[in-house]
Amino acid sequence: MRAMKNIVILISGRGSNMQAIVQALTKESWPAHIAAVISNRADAEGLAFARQHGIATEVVANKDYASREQFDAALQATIDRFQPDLVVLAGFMRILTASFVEHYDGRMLNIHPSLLPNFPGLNTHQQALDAGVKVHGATVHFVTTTLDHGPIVTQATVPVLADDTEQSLAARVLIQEHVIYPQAVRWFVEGRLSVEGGRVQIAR
Ligand code: NHR
Ligand code: GAR
Repeated sequence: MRAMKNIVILISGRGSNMQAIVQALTKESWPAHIAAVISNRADAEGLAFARQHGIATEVVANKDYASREQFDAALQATIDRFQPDLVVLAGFMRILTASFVEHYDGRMLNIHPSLLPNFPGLNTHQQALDAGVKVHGATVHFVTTTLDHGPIVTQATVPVLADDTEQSLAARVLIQEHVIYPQAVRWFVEGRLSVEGGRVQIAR
């Protein structure tokens, strides 16, 4: 087994979670290498940060493909050129087909901006406001074929305040995302994560 683990990060936009992971890896000298940052949108702002940091970037634009199956096949071929040990979804906004997800079984993580199993899918902060919950947060989970239902690695909570808007709540959650996602990726890189009976164990 290689000591250095190869990580491929998938983004669709701003890429602040990707940046948090790159910065933590660099600062803490993890035994890992960001092999590539891949976006499904050519205009994703996060691509500029990756390029500035000398990270290989690729664009596989979903709009260029006639079906989800064809897009996922092209995306998988591009990812696999970088021989990833881990695929990290960081604000990646396309639902992935079962065959794609199964190919990366046990080696693909996502961060979802809610306390799963509450509020899967899109518009999670508005869902939380509409439900009137008093705590909200973010979840890092292994990706499985059921959307936003994979084994949970870690979660962080934030309070919901009386005057919150979707934007203010999202910003409070994002600060916590930038703490827990690098932590979870580090645990994976260190070989400390295992899934038993649908639950994640974190070895000490
Ligand atoms: N794919 C599988 N199979 N399982 C998961 O758990 C996944 C996944 C793909 C993405 C991220 C997820 C999130 O954290 C994620 C988890 C996009 C959508 C969505 O509805 C839903 C959930 C997530 C990401 N996307 C629309 C679609 O039709 C497109 C929306 C857009 O382009 O803005 O794919 O929330
Ligand atoms: C983050 O809040 C992430 O949790 C969320 O989008 C934002 C991406 O920000 N992900 C999803 O909603 C996935 N459907 P970033 O691009 O700055 O990391």
